[in-house]
Amino acid sequence: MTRRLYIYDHCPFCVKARMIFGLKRIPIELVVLLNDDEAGPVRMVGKKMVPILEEEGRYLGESMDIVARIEGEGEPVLTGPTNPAVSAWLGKIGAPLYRLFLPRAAAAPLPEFATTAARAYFIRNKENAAHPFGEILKDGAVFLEEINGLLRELAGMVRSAEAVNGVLSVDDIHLFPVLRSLSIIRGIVFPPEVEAYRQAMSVRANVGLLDDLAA
Ligand SMILES: N[C@@H](CCC(=O)N[C@@H](CS)C(=O)NCC(=O)O)C(=O)O
Repeated sequence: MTRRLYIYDHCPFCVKARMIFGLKRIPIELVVLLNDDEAGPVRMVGKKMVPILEEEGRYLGESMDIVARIEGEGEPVLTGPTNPAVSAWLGKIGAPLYRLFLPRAAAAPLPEFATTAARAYFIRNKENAAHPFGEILKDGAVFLEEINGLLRELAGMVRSAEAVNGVLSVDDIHLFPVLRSLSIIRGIVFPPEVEAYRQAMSVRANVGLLDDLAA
């Protein structure tokens, strides 16, 4: 069966979709779209949005719909309980993460920014949606401290390096992409429990971290 997943490497929603293939050991061909390619995704799902799963010429968007589709194939793997404290924690990390992540992703040598036009498109888009990157970078230390505090809180919730609640669950699908995004920010301190989880989940889900790009 021809099966492709269209992604951007920086995209945390794409990481969710990538994870389910890795966790279930199902091979998938990854195709990184240029960030300014509007026509491709619009042709596939009617809007400029990734991830997109292509199966035999049919297209499915929305990360969690892709996760559900692949999880429904053969033996399920996301069988563990969820923890409301993990969801609450994810609600708090979003804003400071987004601020520090965007300007670093925009400057990184990622394949979706392989052309100058694609990188400029991203910067224009995100600065319009958030704040000028120059402004964000000025208050960086405050947000870094906030994130490091939240990571210390998370450490107490990590039950095992193999799965945040001990057994794989949807919480892992939501949590790992956040930790991967954080790995592009220099100065982030992952407490030992969180670091062990981040490393183990990267291997288990077959999604590399961004540590080499940290700035
Ligand atoms: N609800 C969607 C959200 C996906 C999403 O926001 N994708 C971003 C990339 S992280 C996107 O494609 N945005 C359009 C753009 O970057 O131009 C999902 O879960 O798949």
